Amino acid sequence: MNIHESLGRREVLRRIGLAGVAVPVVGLLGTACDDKGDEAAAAEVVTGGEGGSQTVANSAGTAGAAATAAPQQAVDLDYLPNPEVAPPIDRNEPGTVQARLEIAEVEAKLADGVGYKYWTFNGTVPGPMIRARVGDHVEITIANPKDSGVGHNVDFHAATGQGGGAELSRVNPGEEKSFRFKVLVPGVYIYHCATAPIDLHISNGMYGLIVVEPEGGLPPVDREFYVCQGDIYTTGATGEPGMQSFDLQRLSDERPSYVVFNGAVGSVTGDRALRANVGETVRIFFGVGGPNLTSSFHVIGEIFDRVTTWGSFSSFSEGVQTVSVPPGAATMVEFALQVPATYLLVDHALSRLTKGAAGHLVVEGPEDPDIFTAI
Ligand SMILES: [Cu+2]
Repeated sequence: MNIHESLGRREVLRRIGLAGVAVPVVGLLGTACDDKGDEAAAAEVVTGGEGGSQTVANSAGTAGAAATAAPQQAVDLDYLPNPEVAPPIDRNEPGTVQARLEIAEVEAKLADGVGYKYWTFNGTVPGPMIRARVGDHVEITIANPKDSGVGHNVDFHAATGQGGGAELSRVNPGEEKSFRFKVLVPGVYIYHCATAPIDLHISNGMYGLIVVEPEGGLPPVDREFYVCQGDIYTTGATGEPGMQSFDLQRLSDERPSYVVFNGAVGSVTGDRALRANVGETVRIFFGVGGPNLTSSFHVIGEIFDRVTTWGSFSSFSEGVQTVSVPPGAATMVEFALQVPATYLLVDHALSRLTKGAAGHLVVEGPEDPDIFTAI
């Protein structure tokens, strides 16, 4: 029996800290759902099927634990910090970019009252954004501390070579290794841990973006942002308080309890929201670590003026409402800001809103009634 079976959608959203976010989406969905239908749908979403979920202990893992029937106490943990956007490349010639990836297992906030032990590169989810120019050599050092529970490595989709570097970078606890690759093709690329079970390592937070700029760089914009989507599989249902362990059966079934931007519910909202002003142009580097769900990335109330197709800088589409970003892929969207609003970043597979897939872009400045007004 799931504790959320009798909860309505609004209560679920309140428990995971997104009650305020839900308002425009409920409006967006219109009145087709009456309250009863709404609640039934929510119950289906949060229970995610019959029979509950079974915890499977992972012999390699440190976070696996037996599920307990007794409800857990809410925990009050801080979010992991959001990673910074790497600055644009200002070189006209190829060079060498060096990046250090430190494995860090960190307990942090997954949702209000909910904690999770993340596996991270440098203590953030996603890991650090790396930025290079086509023709550069990228030198990666990966370090796994002695007290780490398991081995890790990294596969760079921007690399050409065996495993994207996975073999060269395999580090057991206490080891450190370096490897180098040349970035041959411009684009926005995922990197991720590729240690088995790979889906678990990714779900726990081990992914990030490397941007390979073309010759001449990217056109300047006023603001750049870095956001990645991931799906997380916990023993407890969505919003169930307490420290949560990963659930390998849910993972295997591709039945996440959370779908989040930057690692946690609300990680890109409130005082962590993206912020810009009317009259500015913005660019979002958006990746999907997954491991399993394709994102239908959309910003409610905006239109992407320009979008890379599959993260490639050789092909752009203009005037796009929603862009499909599969796991292990990334995109770059750009748009101008004409009117103030709190624009909502979502995966437009909107049932995932109740699992946390929402962020805010807060835009301030003068209204323009010619573009948007009540009449
Ligand atoms: Cu790993």
